[in-house]
Amino acid sequence: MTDRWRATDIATLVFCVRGDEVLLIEKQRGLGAGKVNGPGGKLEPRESVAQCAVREVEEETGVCIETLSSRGELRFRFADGYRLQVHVFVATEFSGVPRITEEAIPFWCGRDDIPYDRMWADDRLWLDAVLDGASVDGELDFDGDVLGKYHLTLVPGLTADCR
Ligand code: 6OG
Repeated sequence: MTDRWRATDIATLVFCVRGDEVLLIEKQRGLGAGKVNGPGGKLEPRESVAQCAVREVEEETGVCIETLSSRGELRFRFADGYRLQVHVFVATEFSGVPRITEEAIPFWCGRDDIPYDRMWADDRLWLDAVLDGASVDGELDFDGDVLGKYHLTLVPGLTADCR
């Protein structure tokens, strides 16, 4: 299924977890500017998705990731034809204190206080399960901000360490 799915861009999305808190950002620019999300962004030439994840978290929050757990993939298809493949990661080992950057305003958020009404509409479908240890695989249609058809699979406890 993924083989036949041609992405316009490949990106990463990373959730740093500390106890029962998760590091979120108010995104200042790029796709989803104004929304709350995990840090992440598009792959640069010649970098792996894990390298992209580490670089984007550092650029957007100042936090330095030590270990990443790969938690699956989301394939977004937008009504204008744009297709974005997003690799999802969770990190529990990292250093540094989050700081405001040109790209993002980071903040620690309690697991019970995740502001889903300020996030992309898909996040409420999978983020809690991923923070509980699951992996996600999905294809989702968006028209602008509006979520249309989607197919999501959540696999409890399926994780892969990649750094
Ligand atoms: P930059 O423009 O910052 O990369 N992203 C999405 N995240 C979620 N949860 N849902 C979506 O639904 C998303 N569309 C994009 C992936 C874009 C960043 O935004 C995320 C990347 O971290 C449509 O380079």
